[in-house]
Amino acid sequence: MALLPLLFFPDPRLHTIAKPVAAVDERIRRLVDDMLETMYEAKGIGLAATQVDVHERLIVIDVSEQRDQAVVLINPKVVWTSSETHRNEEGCLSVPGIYDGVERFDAITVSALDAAGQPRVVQAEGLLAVCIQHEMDHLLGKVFVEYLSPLKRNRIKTKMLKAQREESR
Ligand code: K1U
Ligand code: ZN
Repeated sequence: MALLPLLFFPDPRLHTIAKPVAAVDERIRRLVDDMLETMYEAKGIGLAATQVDVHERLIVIDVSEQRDQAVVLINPKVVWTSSETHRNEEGCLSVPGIYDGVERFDAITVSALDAAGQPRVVQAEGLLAVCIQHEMDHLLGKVFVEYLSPLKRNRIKTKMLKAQREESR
């Protein structure tokens, strides 16, 4: 297994639209293992392939306290959404240190392939539902700060670029 380098906002590659995974083969299984290791090491609850500069429809999530209930969704598709929505506090490993509220469906049903390439249906609510929606946005090239006002988004962009400049010194 290997730790993968993350892309950080405002890297334009975060806006790439991911393509479907053509086959769940050895390459994809290795990518899943590496993404899980990267997510756990970064103390995240989710990670989309987009964030490690792989533009294929694959996300990994673990919202469990024990960090032992990984969910792997390949070619995920939302097949149902609740009528209720709520504003939830979100963060993003690609936008470190920034947290803000985003409106999301309370519950969703998603169909996808698992790490073994088997079809599965996931009914999600609470943090799992929020996290799946956040990760699926990444696959569409959307970062959560794009839901915020242009003023907030520009302030975040400036802050990130300054931090990246200082880190590369
Ligand atoms: O996609 C990512 O960058 C991972 C992201 C997932 C996420 C967190 C919170 C709401 C929606 C999606 C993170 O894991 S950020 C770090 C984190 O662990 C966290 C931050 C805020 C609330 C809960 C967890
Ligand atoms: Zn994110």
